[in-house]
Amino acid sequence: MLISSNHIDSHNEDLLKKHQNKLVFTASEINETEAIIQKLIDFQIAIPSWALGTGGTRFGRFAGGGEPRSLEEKIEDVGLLHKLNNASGAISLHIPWDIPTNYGAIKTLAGQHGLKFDAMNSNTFQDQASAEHTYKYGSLQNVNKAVRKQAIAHNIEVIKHGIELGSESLTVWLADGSNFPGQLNFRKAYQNTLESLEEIYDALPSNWKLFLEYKCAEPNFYSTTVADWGQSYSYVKKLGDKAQTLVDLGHHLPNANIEQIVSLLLMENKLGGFHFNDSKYGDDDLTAGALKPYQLFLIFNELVEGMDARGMNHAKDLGWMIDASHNIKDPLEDLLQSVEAIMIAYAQALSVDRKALVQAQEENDVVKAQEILQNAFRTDVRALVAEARLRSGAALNPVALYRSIQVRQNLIEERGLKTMATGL
Ligand code: PSV
Ligand code: MN
Repeated sequence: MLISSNHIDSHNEDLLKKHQNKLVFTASEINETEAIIQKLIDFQIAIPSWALGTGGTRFGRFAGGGEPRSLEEKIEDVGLLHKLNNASGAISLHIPWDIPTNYGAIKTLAGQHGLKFDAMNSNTFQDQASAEHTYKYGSLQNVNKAVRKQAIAHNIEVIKHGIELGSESLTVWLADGSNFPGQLNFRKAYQNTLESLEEIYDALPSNWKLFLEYKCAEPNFYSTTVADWGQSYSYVKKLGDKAQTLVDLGHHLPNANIEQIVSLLLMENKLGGFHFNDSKYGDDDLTAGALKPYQLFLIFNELVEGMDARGMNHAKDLGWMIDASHNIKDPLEDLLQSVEAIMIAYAQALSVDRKALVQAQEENDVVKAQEILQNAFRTDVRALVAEARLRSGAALNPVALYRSIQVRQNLIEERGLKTMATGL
């Protein structure tokens, strides 16, 4: 299915008056709204190929129908999102779920939808039918050299696919760890992982980055070999300038201060990118901003402050991506909601009165500092985000338009009710 500009225009016409009134009010509340709108127009959030189908838990999966059956259809789905919000201009592929058979055709298709290829993701957490060795006891950390070699070769293969598509980064997430005390020698597991990562790092083109994701637990429940930001930092620091840490919001122990982690990694030039989602208990992979919008805002507050301190380009110098799983919602509606929540948090962070905040901090005026942050958080910035969409030809209300033109119904008619996308 394709969404036409006519669809967008008539939807926007209906909502225009109300939107303009809101925008005028917002501009009276917030300074420099033009600069904020421009930054919002430039900001793009990559969509993971594995989040386009219905997710599941180990108890079950309840598919909603019309899921993409191929890489081409995944690209088309992200194209639909991008047409609706003009903020989802990239797709992140996971190999071997998304092996392209014809690079040229895939690139052309992505180009037609205005999409780029974001980070490539390797998969050494599942055994493939064609694989000689099992990852049951880990991949890059494995005590068996042949297993490590297989996992290294896979990552190098992923880089090669990425080069063909024009991607410029590899994200490595390792399920490696142990389930029981005594199972693993932590030092040896670290050393094996480091040596394996070094081989992968050596295969990176000069303009590429390697993002090393960390996760405190799951699927291993006693230890994880890259468990937290400090452990990831220790690896990427040894690897070199092209290696950086990737923060997935759901990968922390409860109550971790993610905004502080982000701030320090940025200061050390070791923050590579993000996987946005939200959670209550663990790696719940829920819609970004669904539970803790204030935390998301505080994270963006540190990002904006830290990126500006280093003179970084907000849109280009870090990898921005969603990593979520949709068990009961329509995945495309859920992704639209996530992008919206991220844009809102970013706009709020851009609206913080930085000079006043610095002064409050210098004067130890704790009350003032809180007033400044909470004022930014509590001021409604949704009209700025909508205006950014309007100016770039997207919909004022993407979810409403998605529903009114019955996108999911159309996809079910095109693809069938029982289609299954690859992913988790
Ligand atoms: C692991 O939980 C993770 O967050 C990693 O980013 C994976 O690549 C992704 O989920 C999908 O498996
Ligand atoms: Mn992730």
